[in-house]
Amino acid sequence: MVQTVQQTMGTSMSRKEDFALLTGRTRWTDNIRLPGTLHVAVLRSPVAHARIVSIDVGAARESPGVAAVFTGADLQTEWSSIPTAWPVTEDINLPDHLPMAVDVVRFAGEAVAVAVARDRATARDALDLVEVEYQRREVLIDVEESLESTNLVHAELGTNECYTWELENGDIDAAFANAEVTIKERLVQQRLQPTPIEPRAVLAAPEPAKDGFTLYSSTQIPHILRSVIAGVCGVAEHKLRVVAPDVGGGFGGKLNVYPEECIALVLARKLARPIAWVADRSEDSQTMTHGRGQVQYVELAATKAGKLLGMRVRLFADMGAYLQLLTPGIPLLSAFIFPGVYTFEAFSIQSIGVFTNKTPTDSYRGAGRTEGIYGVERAMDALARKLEMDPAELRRLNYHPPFDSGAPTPSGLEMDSGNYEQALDRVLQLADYRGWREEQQRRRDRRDPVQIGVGLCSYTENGGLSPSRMTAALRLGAPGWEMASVRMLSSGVVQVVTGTSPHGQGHVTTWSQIVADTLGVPFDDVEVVHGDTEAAPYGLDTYGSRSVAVGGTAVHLASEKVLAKAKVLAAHILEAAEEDIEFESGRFSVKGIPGSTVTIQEVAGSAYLAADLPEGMEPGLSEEQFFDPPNFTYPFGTHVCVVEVDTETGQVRIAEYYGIDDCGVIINPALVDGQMHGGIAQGIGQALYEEAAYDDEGTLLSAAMSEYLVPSAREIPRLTLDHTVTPSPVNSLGAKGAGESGSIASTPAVMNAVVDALVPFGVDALDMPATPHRVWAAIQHAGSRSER
Ligand code: MCN
Repeated sequence: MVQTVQQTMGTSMSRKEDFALLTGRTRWTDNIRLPGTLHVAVLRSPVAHARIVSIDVGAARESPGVAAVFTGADLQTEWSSIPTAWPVTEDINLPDHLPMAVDVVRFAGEAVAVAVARDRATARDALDLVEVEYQRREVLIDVEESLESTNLVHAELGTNECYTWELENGDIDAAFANAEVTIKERLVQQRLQPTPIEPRAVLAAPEPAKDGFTLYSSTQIPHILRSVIAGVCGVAEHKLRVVAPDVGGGFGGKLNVYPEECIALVLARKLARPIAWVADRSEDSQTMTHGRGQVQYVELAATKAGKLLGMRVRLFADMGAYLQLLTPGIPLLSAFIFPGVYTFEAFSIQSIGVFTNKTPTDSYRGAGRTEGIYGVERAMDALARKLEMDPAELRRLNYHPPFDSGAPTPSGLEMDSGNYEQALDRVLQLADYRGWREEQQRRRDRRDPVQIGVGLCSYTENGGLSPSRMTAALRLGAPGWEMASVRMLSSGVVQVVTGTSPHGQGHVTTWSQIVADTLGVPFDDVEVVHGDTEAAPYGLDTYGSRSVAVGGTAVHLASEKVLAKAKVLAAHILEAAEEDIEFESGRFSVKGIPGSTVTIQEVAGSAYLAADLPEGMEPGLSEEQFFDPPNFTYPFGTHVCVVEVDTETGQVRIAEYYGIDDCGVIINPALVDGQMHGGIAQGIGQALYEEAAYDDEGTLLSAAMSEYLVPSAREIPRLTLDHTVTPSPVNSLGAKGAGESGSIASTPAVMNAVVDALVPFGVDALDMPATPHRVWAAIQHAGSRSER
């Protein structure tokens, strides 16, 4: 039998996942129905800050079809506080965070009572019968005002400050004292609502035969969820199985441990019945953690020639009302990446976490890195304007020179590899940058009402979260390794068990490519198992663009171990020395002896038959691998956005969008392009359309999709993208992350383009989203200074 196996890595293999998705054969959490399932609905506080005077659930309990109604007080002995995994400083203020409010509500949407009924509609109707009396308290919305206020979100803490975290490298005062030019920008990162297609959903089921529970959840983190929720709800971890079935997107919003997951588990225990919950869209908007939420003061010190000397940042990070899994740590991810791709001598940052009466913040695609790169890239454009320099050339002047291992950053990190100038040159050429600048000048000269703006963003990000020793040093309570086991069955089919938990990224396809090429087996002969703590007992799940660089590498290394064992057995079968065995396309052969060959599938058969194994060899062909990388990976690139701004209406239209990205060695180009497209769409959404808006009473005005403008296909321009490939030295694949680059690069590129278009009007400050009204108002405001 001659087997020919096609090389798959580096090619755009079609996604294995899509057949089930396109033919409706998927398993979403809310489609799973177990016999006897009851449904829970959650009564949420309509007010943002109040003392609960009384809750009357009498009428709701009497209502037909209702099995039970509970208040937060009824359940308070069933659980403990939901912890944050990232207490960033020793003296951080950690408020209690029970899954349901007992005495005080601190944001609109906080759970105050639950009704359990035979169906969802009955449970929701029962909530209408619950009477709650609230005594309103002062509401804190603005992060800077909250820090100064004597009204407190958590009275027992005595302050609204959660923590202050500082970092200083080099002599920052000297850098500013010696500067010939300085700029200072106040930049606002508005809050965003993650909007995956599938809302959050959970089903908790008692498993009496095992004296335990199964929790199905639409989550990105089944393993972390199991550990944390077991502690919160007092269930032994080994008695809890967590399953993430098909998950319809998460974007960081499902990287958490939520009150509703605790509610379902506790009610399943209390009522001994499966309990199902699914969010409706506005419930998700109110209770899924929001992204971003920072006010940044960014200062740059430079010479007249444009050489950077230092950067000083003060940032106020809106924690919201409680600390969720990673809430305090997101601004640290910003802090370390603020210097971007540039070299300079001195850097300091002070990051202040502040409580407000709003939905808690946490990860959102690009978490922390988007905010940091936005800060530096908007500041670089402001500096370029002040120096009257081309922003591309200012960037070029300050790039870290090319490196293929270990380059220090001003924030004290060590980047893995990079070549920024190459990416810049490629994108300037791709975009015909000079051509656009000329067209811009023509429109400026003729005072065209539709002006052109050209915006750049050079970015890097610490993706591939992360080396455990680094997470520990940063006081993050979760390690960063990943685990895989690869077993070749006697049939020759390979089963891969991964600790990552995909929710749209295509790991089944990607892991199949890695295994198929390493073991020389057909792509279709690889099966990937994930998202079930019983099948994949160890793992740290999917976030921070870590899955390929960490989880994919674990799969690669486990496959190599399988291959190494198969080689020893092949040598035994072929009666040759191991050194004389060659391996190609799934076939072992003896050097120089044509015809003396055996396929890896035949070797697998022998390994399980175990009739004739080398002395001391265990039967079977299965290996396990933990991989803890020595460093993050640092994808990078430059994006160029060209906008047309109608200066009479304020309408912004993205005319063209170009990007050169480098995520190291690419496993599947089509999937990387898909990641870029999705990320860029999200970044455009932040720049131009999306905002989690609150009124002064703390009501979320954008809870409905009609008020929260996620861009549709119509708003997304043609994307002209390409790659450079700078392998990462920190993993055997040479791969870096790709899942967040688009959302990191695009927001500053778009905003820099909009501001660039408005330069002739004297506008140099503009907040997001750059809505027509905001742009128009900025033009009017700056009108008196106009040079037109
Ligand atoms: N890839 C590749 N070669 C590389 C890097 C990546 O081929 N060198 C491809 C792989 O096919 C891989 C995909 O890109 O499956 C993403 O890989 P990676 O960069 O490792 O990111 P993760 O799989 O860890 O995904 C996390 C990242 C994050 S943090 C968010 S948020 C996000 C995202 O991915 N949320 C998503 N992409 C999403 N895509 C979808 N559809 N839905 C979400 O919720």
